Amino acid sequence: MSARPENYSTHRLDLLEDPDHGIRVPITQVLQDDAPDGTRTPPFPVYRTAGPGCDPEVGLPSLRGGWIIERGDVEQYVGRDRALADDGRGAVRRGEASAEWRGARRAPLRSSAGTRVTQMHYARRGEITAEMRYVALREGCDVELVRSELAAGRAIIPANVNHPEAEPMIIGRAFLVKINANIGNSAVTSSIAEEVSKLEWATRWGADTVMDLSTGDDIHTTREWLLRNAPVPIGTVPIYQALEKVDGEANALTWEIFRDTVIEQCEQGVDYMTIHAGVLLRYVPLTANRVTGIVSRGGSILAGWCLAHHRENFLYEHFDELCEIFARYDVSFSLGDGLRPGSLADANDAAQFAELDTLAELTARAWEYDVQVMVEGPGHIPLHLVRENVERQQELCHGAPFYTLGPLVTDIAPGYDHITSAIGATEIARYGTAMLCYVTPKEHLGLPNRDDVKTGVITYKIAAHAADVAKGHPGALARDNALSKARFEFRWRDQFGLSLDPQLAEEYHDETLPAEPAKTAHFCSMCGPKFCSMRLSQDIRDTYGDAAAQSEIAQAELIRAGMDAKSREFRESGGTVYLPDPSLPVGSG
Ligand code: IRN
Ligand code: FE2
Repeated sequence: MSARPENYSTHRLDLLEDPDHGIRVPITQVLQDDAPDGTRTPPFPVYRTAGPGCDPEVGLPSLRGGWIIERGDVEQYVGRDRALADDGRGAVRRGEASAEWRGARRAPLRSSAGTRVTQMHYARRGEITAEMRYVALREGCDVELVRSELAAGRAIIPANVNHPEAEPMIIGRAFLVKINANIGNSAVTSSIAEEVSKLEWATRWGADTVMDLSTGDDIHTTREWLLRNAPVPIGTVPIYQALEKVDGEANALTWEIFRDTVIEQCEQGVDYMTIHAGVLLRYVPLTANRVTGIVSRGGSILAGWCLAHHRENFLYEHFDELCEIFARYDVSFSLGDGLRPGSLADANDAAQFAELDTLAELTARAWEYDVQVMVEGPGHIPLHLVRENVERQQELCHGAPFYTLGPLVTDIAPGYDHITSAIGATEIARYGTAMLCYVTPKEHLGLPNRDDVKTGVITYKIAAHAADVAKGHPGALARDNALSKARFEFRWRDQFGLSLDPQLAEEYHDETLPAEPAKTAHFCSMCGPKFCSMRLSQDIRDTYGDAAAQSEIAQAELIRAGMDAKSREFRESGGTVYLPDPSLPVGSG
């Protein structure tokens, strides 16, 4: 197994252990230098989504395999995957250039008919599973909180029995806010190897789940590679593959084709699926006068089907059958928001909220089968209307986790929609959204490349973390405090190491002060050595002592020192009030 490269020279892969239950959770330890007075600064533990790393040809080890088998409620069977391989078409579809284990892969697992193997099912029976212990250790909370939130439907652990490689994680408002990154080839663009490397890349920067939105010829094979290498839950939108099977003719879709596609994906190990079952025939006309109509890909496929046949959405009609299938593999619903607004003008309109009512009804129905559910949300929403979205969803859906796409709070910044959406995402997460679907700078413009994936993930880590802090999540603020302390003590390398993008922080620092001693210098290039406010306050501490630094005298002294510095700066720079920008040509001011 090739070790995954760490993000930074001070990062180390470590394990949190629950020795009583044999559970070990990989985390990242950020090593730190000693404080200036010689006090030891302990390593700082950071939640890790990147997994242990592996050779993509071999895949990840089966972390959960033993737990699943020991529960004694699943059986192997000759699945659709095998059937495909046997009749020869499978070999083509699976495009096997990969290692033998893929060919020799165990047959898929499922429960026997009528038996439920969902985490919600166990939680409701009062059973604590290894998956629950794993997430409790990961989140630093009591396992009973995990169990009770799962039982109430307020949280989910997406964990298909056929994806034993994934490290259990929890999505719910009582836990850390999670982020999802979308990847997936479309048409002619990217190869399978590129998709696997995007997965590795997204989880390295902190994606908690990844959705494979692939379309085109190699969907099945691409997904197989992703699943066998994914330390995080994988989500899909099965209607995309079903549409491929009918050569893109939405009208030719049938329940049977869709169902078989879902089963194929259940057998492969997809952990959650977007199901646009709330796009009802009678809601479609409500979108007629919208500025941007229906912008959801899945939503538009189903709306088109409903209109063409003048029949009710087959996903709604067959929803109970879907529940029965999902219960046998523990696949979670991500109830799709096919009628989400695609512009500020359409936000919080009748179509959007009508669909939400139906998603609430379907949530309750899935819970009757002990199937785990999250509910998808918008989209494009002006900032002042964001809060209403999550409050309404939480009330109608009895606290089922909300999973939103942004929302973007303005439409005027293509190229910067990771930012327009992170503003909305922060707001909506603050009021209880459990998972945020990232948006990259390429939104509305093109397919994200590696840089865009990284930018999207880090932007969304900011939104999620800001919300965790605002919600008062125990422990969230600790990282801010550790970084601030490092900054105040001029431990530059620790400041980089604790940041979301250590390389970038170091690069920016080094642009002006590349020399090695600058990594311990008590100033940065922004104010220079003389005017550094942090240095000035350090000096006060040195003069008056630590406790005294808090006193009024010291505060006054600090202010006076700052004033003196500023006045010196003013005099030395010529004493004029309007400083010409030296970088601008004369006359441009
Ligand atoms: C998340 C919340 N609302 C929508 N999403 C995501 O949008 C969904 O999970 C999927 O990854 C993506 C595309 O969905 P549509 O356009 O097919 O609805
Ligand atoms: Fe959009």
